[in-house]
Amino acid sequence: MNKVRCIESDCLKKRNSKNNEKSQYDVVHRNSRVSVILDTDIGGDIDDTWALGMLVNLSAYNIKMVSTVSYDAVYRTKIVAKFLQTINRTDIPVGIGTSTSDQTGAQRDWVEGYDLEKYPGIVHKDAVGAMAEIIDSAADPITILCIGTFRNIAELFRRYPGIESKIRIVAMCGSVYQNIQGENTPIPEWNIVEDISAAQAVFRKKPSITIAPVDVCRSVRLEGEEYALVRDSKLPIPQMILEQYRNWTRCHPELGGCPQQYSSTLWDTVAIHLGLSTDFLEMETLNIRIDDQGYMRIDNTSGPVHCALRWSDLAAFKKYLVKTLTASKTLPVRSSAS
Ligand SMILES: [Ca+2]
Repeated sequence: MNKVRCIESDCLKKRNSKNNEKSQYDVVHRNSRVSVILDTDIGGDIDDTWALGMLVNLSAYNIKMVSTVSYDAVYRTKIVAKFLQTINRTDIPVGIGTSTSDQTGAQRDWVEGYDLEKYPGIVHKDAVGAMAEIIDSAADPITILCIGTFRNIAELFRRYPGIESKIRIVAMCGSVYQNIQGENTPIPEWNIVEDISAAQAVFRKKPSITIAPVDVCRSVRLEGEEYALVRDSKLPIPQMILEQYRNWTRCHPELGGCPQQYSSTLWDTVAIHLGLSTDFLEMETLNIRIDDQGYMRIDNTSGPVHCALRWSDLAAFKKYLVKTLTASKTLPVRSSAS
């Protein structure tokens, strides 16, 4: 198992001594950055867009690639590329992952006419192959932040046997004890149930894996003054997020978004945080397998999974999230990236 340590930042220095699990895998190499690949189904639920904005503002991450997965992966990659181009971060390669249909989503208008061929950075047409090259050439284990289905990672394991020992996965997925309402009735969560066989294949390989399940992610919504700091920011990342949040809410009024007053549930931001630290969270290591209906089952023959199961300080996480999203170190927005 990769030894995981913690990167310090103003918000992360406060440690929670009650968290006995923390010392076993709490992140990363002090004084070095965490090399990551973000694997995302951006363009569906809006939380991936918030997660991407969070990721690029965390200087502790060395972003090797942002890859996309499921439905129309080219549509998803266009969103990533335009987002990165708008904030002058075309040093980050993008990768077109596995498509499962030609279905796009609520952010299609935002990338209407965007030409992926003109992205100034690298566009990998085979994201899984690019993942393998990045992993093989890296001196340290690569962290894959998985905030979509496990299809790309399952394909990575299938095409490159043994590669699972060289990576660490941090994923938003699953429901261990609680459902979205906080009741003690686990559910088959979206990122798993959308591709159950892929999730099963990944968990069966017993990689180093840390998860942010529904149990904790369901509580991450910004409202009140904290939400207003993001909504009213003039910086390019919050502005892009809000523009797309408004589009998403217009397309999906049934999902309860309210751009004037509060965010939707920001599931994937917890995985972005967990890639660096387990601060604010209570962790447990459980042996988990995925059953044929997409439920997580505790099974001692399965591999260990580091699970964030409860918040130790949700308010502090939200404060940290807002501070990260509204950090001003990114360059001014370009007039047009398309
Ligand atoms: Ca997602």
